Amino acid sequence: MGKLLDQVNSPADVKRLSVPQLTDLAEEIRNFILNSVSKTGGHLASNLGVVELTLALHCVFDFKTDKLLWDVGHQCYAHKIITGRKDKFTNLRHADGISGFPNPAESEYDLFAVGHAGTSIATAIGMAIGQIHQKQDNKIVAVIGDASIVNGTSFEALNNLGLVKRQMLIVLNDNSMAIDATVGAMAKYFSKVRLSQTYEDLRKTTNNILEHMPVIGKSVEEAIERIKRSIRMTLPASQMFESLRIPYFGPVDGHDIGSLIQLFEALADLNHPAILHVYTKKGKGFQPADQGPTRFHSTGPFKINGDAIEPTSTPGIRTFTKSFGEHLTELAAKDKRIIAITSAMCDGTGLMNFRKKFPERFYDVGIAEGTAVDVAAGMARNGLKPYVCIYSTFLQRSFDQIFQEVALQNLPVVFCIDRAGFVGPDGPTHHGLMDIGFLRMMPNMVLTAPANDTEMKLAQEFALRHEGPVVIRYPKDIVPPKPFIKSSCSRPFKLGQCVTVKSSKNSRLAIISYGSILTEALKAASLLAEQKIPVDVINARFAAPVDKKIISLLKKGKGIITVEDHTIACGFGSAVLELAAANKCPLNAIRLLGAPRTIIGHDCRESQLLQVGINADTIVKTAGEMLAK
Ligand SMILES: Cc1ncc(C[n+]2csc(CCOP(=O)(O)OP(=O)(O)O)c2C)c(N)n1
Repeated sequence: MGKLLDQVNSPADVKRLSVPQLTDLAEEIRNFILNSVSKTGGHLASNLGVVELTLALHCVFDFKTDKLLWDVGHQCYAHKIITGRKDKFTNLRHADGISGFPNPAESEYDLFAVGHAGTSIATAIGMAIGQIHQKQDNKIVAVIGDASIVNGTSFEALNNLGLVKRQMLIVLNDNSMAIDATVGAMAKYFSKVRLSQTYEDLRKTTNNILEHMPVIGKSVEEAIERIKRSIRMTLPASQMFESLRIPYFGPVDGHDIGSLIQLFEALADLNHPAILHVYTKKGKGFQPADQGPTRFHSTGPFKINGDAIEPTSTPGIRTFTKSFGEHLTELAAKDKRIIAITSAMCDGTGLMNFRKKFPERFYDVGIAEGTAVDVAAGMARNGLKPYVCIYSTFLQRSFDQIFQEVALQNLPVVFCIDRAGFVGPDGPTHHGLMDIGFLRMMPNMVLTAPANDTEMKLAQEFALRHEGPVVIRYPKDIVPPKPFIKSSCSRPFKLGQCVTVKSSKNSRLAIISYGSILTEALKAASLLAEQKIPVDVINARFAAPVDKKIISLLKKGKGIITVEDHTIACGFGSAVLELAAANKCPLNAIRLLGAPRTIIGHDCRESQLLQVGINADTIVKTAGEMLAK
């Protein structure tokens, strides 16, 4: 830790420092973040970029009472460090450690447990209205990135900014990046403005704003007019916001801490909402992150070697994401109708090679999951075969589009749901524990889950053949090794048909698994075999429709245990239970294993699965209990 950072334990300690000291502190914090994240993993590039911004905000506002809302929240590390949590960074995102996102359970300085883009402006509006009703006058600040402010929810909020008749500052943190380069018309506009600005221009803008603020006795519009007249930009960044009648200031340098403090002081006194546009550098101060912000958006642990990182010696592990991307690229080579769509997650969803190989068949719509689904619906209506690749947690955003434009029309859109199930260190905002529930209730929707690499290919091929919507869900995990890939898994997927993976003579129980958790079912079967308890293992493959063969086991007097990496409520097991009830099967012979409807905190994925009992030992225990009856 650095000399200054050693003495900083609260925002009050930051407020005491001079601007040169704050500049030094910013460097110390950046080093601290870099060293911590290199050991624990976490979001790096965005955090390195907002250190000065965070310090300046804390110098001017008092966020014990003033309200600070981070959009997405992945850039809150400096905020956590100076609000008394720096000692907890050794356990960042680990069990018993702090979250990588804001979390009100951790600190009074965090207002919402966030993780999804585009929520900060609307919640800030709500808090501002709350303040008015409660006759309070605390300041409100929302910090949002240039990729998140063009999200639909952000625009809906901007459209409603007129509801706020008091101070509310939106800090637009523009680093011209999402995880990957930003996409779309707004991004192009922002980047044109950025290119038209020299460092000198930014400085002039700052001076002009400061010169014309505060606006005692004058309207903010007048002040903005005077600022604009004295800057004379060739390409005004303000155009877009001004057309919405939102007072806009900037762009200014987001690393000039002294100026930022003065700007925040001036803008804090406005009596209505305003936007301050700041330019920052994603990955600032660490060459590899500066040069490769996508790689360092979110990272696992790595070794720093001076200004570089040491190459990892671990051989490339094969994840479901990788398996998905490779198989889709192979399939696309055989069928020209295949299109891949992502919403700002090309790398995360394993589509980098697809993009390289088929650039004309790859579409990134930015952080716009609902739009991704409707674009896919349009493509499918026009004879294409879109594979929409979105993490389970973010797909929640497009529930209505999936129903209205896809399920209702029975269009052949393929939903490729990565990060389905527990996601480990990102924690509760990012778990993918609800997709089976919200998708299987829709008409026409076919739900599949490959158990391994072989089945990933087969599921994609099935989806290509099928003439309606298909869901393929898979976890943030490595694919199971060969011994867990049984011969029955190489049979082509047939609509609503399960495969028996292990059948045991005289078995009184069957373990029915959905998706990659088959590995645990097979481990459990081996453990039970050691205890001379024969069981069958069935790989369900489909959660909608569920194979009637599964419930026919009940009629034969067998008990069944369902297991899935999803909440029990509305999940695969519930689908089995519904089918069994409708067919008058004995329901007390069914046990469901899955996640409870509680919040499971950040931790490694294995521990999360263990914690809720989605593992071989719990299956064995459950089997023992059922057979003892
Ligand atoms: C609804 C939603 N979709 C996707 C994501 C994944 N995601 C996390 S951060 C990020 C990029 C955000 O870019 P920006 O707002 O510009 O912030 P920066 O990382 O550049 O600071 C994305 C796409 C998300 N958090 N929420």
